[in-house]
Amino acid sequence: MDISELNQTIGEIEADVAAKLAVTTAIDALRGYETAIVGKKGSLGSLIASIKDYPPDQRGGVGQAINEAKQRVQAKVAERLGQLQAEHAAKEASQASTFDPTLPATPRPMGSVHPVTAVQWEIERAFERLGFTVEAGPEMEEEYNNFEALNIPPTHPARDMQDTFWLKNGMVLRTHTSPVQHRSMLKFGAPLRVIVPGRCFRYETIDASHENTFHQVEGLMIDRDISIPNLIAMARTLLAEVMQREVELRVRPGYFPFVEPGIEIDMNCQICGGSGCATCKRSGWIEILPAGMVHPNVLRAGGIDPEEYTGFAFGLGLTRLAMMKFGFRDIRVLNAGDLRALVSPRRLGGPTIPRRQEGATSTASCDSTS
Ligand code: FA5
Repeated sequence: MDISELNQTIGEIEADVAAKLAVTTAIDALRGYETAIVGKKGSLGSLIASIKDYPPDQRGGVGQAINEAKQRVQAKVAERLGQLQAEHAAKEASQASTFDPTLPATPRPMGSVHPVTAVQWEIERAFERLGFTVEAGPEMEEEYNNFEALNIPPTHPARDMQDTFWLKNGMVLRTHTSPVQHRSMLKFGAPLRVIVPGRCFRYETIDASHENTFHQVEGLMIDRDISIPNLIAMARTLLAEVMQREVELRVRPGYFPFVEPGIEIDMNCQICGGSGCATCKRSGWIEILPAGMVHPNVLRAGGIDPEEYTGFAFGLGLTRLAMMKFGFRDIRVLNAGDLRALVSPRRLGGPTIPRRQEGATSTASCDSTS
């Protein structure tokens, strides 16, 4: 075969290869085909054996032509092989995937809420239905609002009952949510219906039912002809609604300088059922809702005429109520950041927990100082 015949043969082999690659879809067949072309006994490979038949001055050029053809064929096979492998992998991936874009969207798993927050929302909803406004006040409070405005002058021994954290700027971490009584009276006047959920702080010896940081819900209703029976009826309804059953209540006299008369409403301990445990200090009762008729001095300090209006106020122990509702024996669990304490929405008996929106009309802030 002279040089021109050789070049023609190489051209035919390459054309044949191109046609064959275009129709081959099986990876194994492709590998076998490559061997059949460039292998020692293949159509192109066997040409190498013929190099010795050419005159010595032509052998170099013949060898180079065959080798270059061999490299072109190998490159084309490799390119086609890559294509087939990619198609194969894509097909396998699509078969393995369970994703079906035509299915309806699945609901996203909901987050959890803290038990105290869960009970707070329930209380807010219940009171909003009764026409109460949800108020907020500052945690860093003026001494006057925390004490004096509530009929607790500087030398009053009742201050010892609520020992607190004093700040260098002369303010206090509020010991209760009651200062917002005063703020609300100044803000809205009478008649008035507000509740104030919030965090309180006390310099406290910690035990199963006492924390240095805990939550209360203040309640204040001022109108004409408000009396203690209104207060007790409201307390009974509220606690039954939160606990989702009738609870046994005990009413006894209580002393708070900002109410007259003052009462303590206790709930039978839901941890031990009233038989006595560490949570209720073996008494069978949990102090949950101290309350009373707003003292005339407090009404006056808030700019309300005690001759015209009366009102009741209460300071619900929100953290303790959450303990009772969800069966926490020890209050410390609720401040410990233990994720196991969180409440799944399902445990609350509903798929969603509506949260009041920031700036909603029912939520106003009373945190201006007075
Ligand atoms: C008060 O704080 C009054 N401001 C409540 C009040 C408001 C009375 C309006 C009358 C009218 P007391 O100190 O008892 O009261 O606290 C109220 C509730 O908060 C308690 O019944 C208890 O449930 C809860 N509480 C008090 N101290 C702690 C504490 N250290 N840890 C957890 N809960 C507490």
